[in-house]
Amino acid sequence: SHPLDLRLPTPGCFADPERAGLDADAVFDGMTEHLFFTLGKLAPTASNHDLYMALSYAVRDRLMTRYLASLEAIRARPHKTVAYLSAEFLIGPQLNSNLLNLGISKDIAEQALRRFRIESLDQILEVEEEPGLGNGGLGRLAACYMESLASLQVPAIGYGIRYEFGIFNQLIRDGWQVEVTDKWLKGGWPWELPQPEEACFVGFGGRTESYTDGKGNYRSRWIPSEHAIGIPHDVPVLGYRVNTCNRLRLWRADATESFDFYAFNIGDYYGAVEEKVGSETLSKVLYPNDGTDEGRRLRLKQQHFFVSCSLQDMLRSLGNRGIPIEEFPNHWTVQLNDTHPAIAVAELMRLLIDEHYLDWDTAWDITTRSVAYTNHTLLPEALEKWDLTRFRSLLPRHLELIYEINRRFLQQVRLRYPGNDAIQRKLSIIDEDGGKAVRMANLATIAAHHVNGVAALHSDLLKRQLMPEFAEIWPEKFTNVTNGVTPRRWVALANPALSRLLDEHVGPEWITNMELLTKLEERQHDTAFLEQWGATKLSVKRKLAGYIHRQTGVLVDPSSLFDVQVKRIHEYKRQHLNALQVITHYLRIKNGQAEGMAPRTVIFGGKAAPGYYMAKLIIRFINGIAETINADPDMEGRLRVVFLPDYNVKLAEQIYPASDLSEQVSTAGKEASGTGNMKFAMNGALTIGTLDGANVEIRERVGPENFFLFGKTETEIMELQTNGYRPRQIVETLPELAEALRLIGLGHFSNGDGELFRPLLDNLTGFDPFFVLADFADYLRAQDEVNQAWTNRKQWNRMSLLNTARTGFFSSDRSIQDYCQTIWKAEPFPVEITCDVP
Ligand code: GL2
Repeated sequence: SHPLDLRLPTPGCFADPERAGLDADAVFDGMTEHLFFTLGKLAPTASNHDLYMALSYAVRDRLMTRYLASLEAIRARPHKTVAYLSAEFLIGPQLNSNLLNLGISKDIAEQALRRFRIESLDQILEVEEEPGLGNGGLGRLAACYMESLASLQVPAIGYGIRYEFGIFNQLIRDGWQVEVTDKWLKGGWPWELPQPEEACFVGFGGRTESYTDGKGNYRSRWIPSEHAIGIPHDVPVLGYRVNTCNRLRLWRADATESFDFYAFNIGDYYGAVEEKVGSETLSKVLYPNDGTDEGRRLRLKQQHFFVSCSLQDMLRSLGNRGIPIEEFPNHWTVQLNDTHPAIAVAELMRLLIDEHYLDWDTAWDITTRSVAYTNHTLLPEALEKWDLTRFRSLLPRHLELIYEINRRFLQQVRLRYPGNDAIQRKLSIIDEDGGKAVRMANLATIAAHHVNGVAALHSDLLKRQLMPEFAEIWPEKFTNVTNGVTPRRWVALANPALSRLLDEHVGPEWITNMELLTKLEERQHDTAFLEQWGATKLSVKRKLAGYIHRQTGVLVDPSSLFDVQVKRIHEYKRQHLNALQVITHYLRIKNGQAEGMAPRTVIFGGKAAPGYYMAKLIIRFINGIAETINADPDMEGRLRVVFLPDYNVKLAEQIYPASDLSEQVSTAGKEASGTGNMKFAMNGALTIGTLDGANVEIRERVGPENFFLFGKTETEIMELQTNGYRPRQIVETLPELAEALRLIGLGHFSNGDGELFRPLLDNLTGFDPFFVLADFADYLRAQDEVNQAWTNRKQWNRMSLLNTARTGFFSSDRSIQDYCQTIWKAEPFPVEITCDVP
């Protein structure tokens, strides 16, 4: 037995892990103390969740020195700091990534855990709830960027919302998606530090009035009718094996008053609680739409809430350090992650003019030198537009400022394009066509010093198609930063088996310098190594097969080709194209035309927005196909179809490493970048994909011979669209497609119900807005190529190895270095800690 030791842990630097409190004894002692004092539990009766909490607290303790030293370093010696504003941060589980970045090995953690009779770290990691504070790629990107910023030792703060309920949990019932509230905070979440003393006030509604100040200046002020308080909840973000530990500051909304006593006294009890309830629901729930704008009033309120708190926080930090407000752009670089935080432009102007009494030109100069904007989509349904009346009722002062920004901007446009009314109408922040609306992308673009897209093709289309006039006025403003993903989470943590192989053959430095992976190319003809490569993949596939069996009851063969499409369900992402291909595969087996077709396991995962009918029907469709195929004895050992429920970060970490084939089949021009495509390729999956988003760059880097390309280009899609597209004619020329559609219509995949998938069939054969049928034949051809390549396993392993070797470019470290150099002008600022053991 181990007696309690009440010494405090002495966390320090990496030079000496023994002294730094990162050894097994120290971790055990820390856990013991937290079990007893923080959780009020005795070791013998502690549950796995108790032990998870205790280990997390012990690990968190060991971040604190670095966290406080990083904050102190900036306070003592001001340095430009990146403020990354995002409505979503999909950070995933925290324990394992903090263990890794701190340098507490799995072995050390398990030595400590064994003294609590826990054999493997995985048992403890399993019980961790992940905060689902994002929908998909956009939110996950923000999380990868926070990790890379810290690892590159760049001072940064992420600002966002602490949603009480994140993205819903997905159940599958009778093949349909069912949404369940995500109560991620229910067991207590050990990774946040609430800071109620740094709360900020935010106003809403009310009216503005003009007045003349003491100096005779004509000014405006805002008298809001409602307030909320934002309470910061800080999550430490530690870099990999460095002292830099940045902060993710998430705001939780609280009511201003616990009670309105005036309203209460006059007997209006319900009126009194209304304000309280109204402001408390602000940070209650994440809107579960991925890349679609619903124009909900509460969503605009959420946006203004977190943006206002964040800007006030930045200004206050300058004040605390005695830095004049005019210096703002030298100390803060504010990145808008999509238009969700674009209200920052008006709010910063308001704070500078109304609350810090700067004149317009000074305020505009500060704003435009600080703010940059990342566009993440060209889809018109995603471009945020707020109904003018609604906007005015919620943010009347902001609307005045936006009018003035617009007036001055349109004056410039008028001078440049005399008499061109059409250009003015197009560039105006105010949409005058139909119901008047505020266009957030125009506001962001006018104020930003840089506007970037997220992959080369996307940035190009942004300039040429979405904003050609803006790009003509400000060519230097537009730039590209291709997305990236952090190799710590997506290779080291997710794929320990591959990591060991890379450590051995490349050296452990790959983890912070992914370009080193090109060294693997030396092994591309080494038969023994290629076999080891394949064996490593197989070992990871076995684990996933076990998970699939436990979750869905479907037995899959780990040696079959794992063909995977995981991402949000969207028509433009074309899960239904993949599903149709599966039906063709099934029919070929049924009709005895499947000679030489290798056994496949087709895996799907992803959530649909609750109000997106067609996406939900696609989930039902996939499950219908899975049910029919998996129950058919003829398919035994040849074809399996699985829909894995509740796709999230944790599940993603299991899937990417176990995949052979990555499905990236969006309609060309629709997927801005994609980031799953990068995670697959790094983990050695080959891509079957269109020339869309970052697929283009992945293919360039891995080599066209190591990528299965198909489908129409963006230009060809545009031509089809303008020349008139007739999907029904395509069906007539493709017997396999016609047969697949006929079977669906007969209810073959819906227990005889011929009506169930009718809307999907009508959509495809009627308009086919995402050109599924137009790409179908070429997709089948590429799938046949995949099959061919898979039958030569040595060749496949070689291609797989080259995918890993050549995708170092897609590390988020590279993306962050790009942002730092071209947009932020921010630099690393190493934090020093002296390790004094008392
Ligand atoms: C997205 C894009 O759709 C996706 O292609 C891109 O990789 C990510 C990150 O840049 O951003 N845009 C968007 O609105 N969502 C995305 O995932 N939700």
